[in-house]
Amino acid sequence: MASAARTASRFLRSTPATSSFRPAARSTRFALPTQAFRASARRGYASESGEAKSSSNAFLWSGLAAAAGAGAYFYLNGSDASVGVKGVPTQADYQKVYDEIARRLADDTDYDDGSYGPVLVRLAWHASGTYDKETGTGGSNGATMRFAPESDHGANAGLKTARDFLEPVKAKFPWISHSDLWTLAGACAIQELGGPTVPWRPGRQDKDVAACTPDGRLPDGAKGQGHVRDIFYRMGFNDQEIVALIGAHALGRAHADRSGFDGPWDFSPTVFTNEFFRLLVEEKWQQKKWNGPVQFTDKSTQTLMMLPSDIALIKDKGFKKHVDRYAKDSDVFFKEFSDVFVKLLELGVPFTSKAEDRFVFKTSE
Ligand code: ZEM
Repeated sequence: MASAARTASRFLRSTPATSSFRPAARSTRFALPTQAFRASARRGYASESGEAKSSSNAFLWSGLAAAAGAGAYFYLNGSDASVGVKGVPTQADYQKVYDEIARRLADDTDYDDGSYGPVLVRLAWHASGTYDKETGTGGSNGATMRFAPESDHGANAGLKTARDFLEPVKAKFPWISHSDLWTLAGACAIQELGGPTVPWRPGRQDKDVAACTPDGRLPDGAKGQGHVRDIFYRMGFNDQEIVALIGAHALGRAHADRSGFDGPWDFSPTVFTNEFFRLLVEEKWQQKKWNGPVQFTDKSTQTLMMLPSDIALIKDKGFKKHVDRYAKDSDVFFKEFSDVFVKLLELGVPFTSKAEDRFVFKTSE
């Protein structure tokens, strides 16, 4: 199925934008062929696919009970013969977690444009993007978004969906920390949606509510280049890295009931491509006339959107040169996105493993 996504993304990359790509309505499954293919390619898993769907409280509670039980087992025994060597999970164990997330993504297409992948990417990013290089606080280590006040920060609206999506995975693999799980899920979603491989390593430990970061560390889409630089320089990124990271807006959409903004950035929001950049430079963007926050829409179809912070990437010369590079060359974007996304997911994590020991997960077929 990932190859289907790749085929789709190749197709998109080699096809000039025309109005035939025009999405009809918000509920349109933009990448329907891909999703349909995926569903049929995953028939082997059908017997388990009811599991999450019937995610009644009963399922949730049994999952939680299983998690608690397994947790107690680990605690009492110190190790579990079913995991890794001497209780230390191996790459093969993490690949099982990856496969479970990929399976749930393929099975549960009844959400948004047909995939939970984009919101998983956003969860991994918001868990990591709180990092402050001066104080060493924030970052993915800790998974403090499980708790209020961080879960209630305006920027995190809607991410409960992603956290809940992953809870059955946590219940099945109770030995993984939430913070490793959320970042692994971000890497998995990028790969499964046709993006580059995202080498990943474990080592994050969950912290308690006291480690919640203050509100205001994540970027505000209503603001321009000065703000974007302040926020990302605080994490330790440069201009090229900032632009590459924001290319993740090829995925997903804004939701009026979450951020106030509304709409997708491109016509294939469940396929990772360089379309965000191509559309930024090739389309004419005008202010949307509506009763909502200032956002931009494409002149030709008026169905897509850009945030003021996205438009800042073409207004600012230092950013624009990278937008142009990525619009022209998808391979360069894929490579540079992978490098910087790996860096993002690792901010502030006290690894004991070396960078060269990162795992490269096998994408689903
Ligand atoms: Zn986003 N992002 N983001 N982003 N983002 C949204 C959605 C998504 C900004 C932002 O304000 C918003 C990065 C950078 C920045 C994703 C990934 C990454 C939304 C819409 C907003 C408002 C939320 C909603 O309503 O549901 C700003 C201002 C950014 C920097 C200046 C980076 C970096 C990302 C990953 C590497 C993704 C995948 C989505 C789509 C989520 C979804 O639910 O579909």
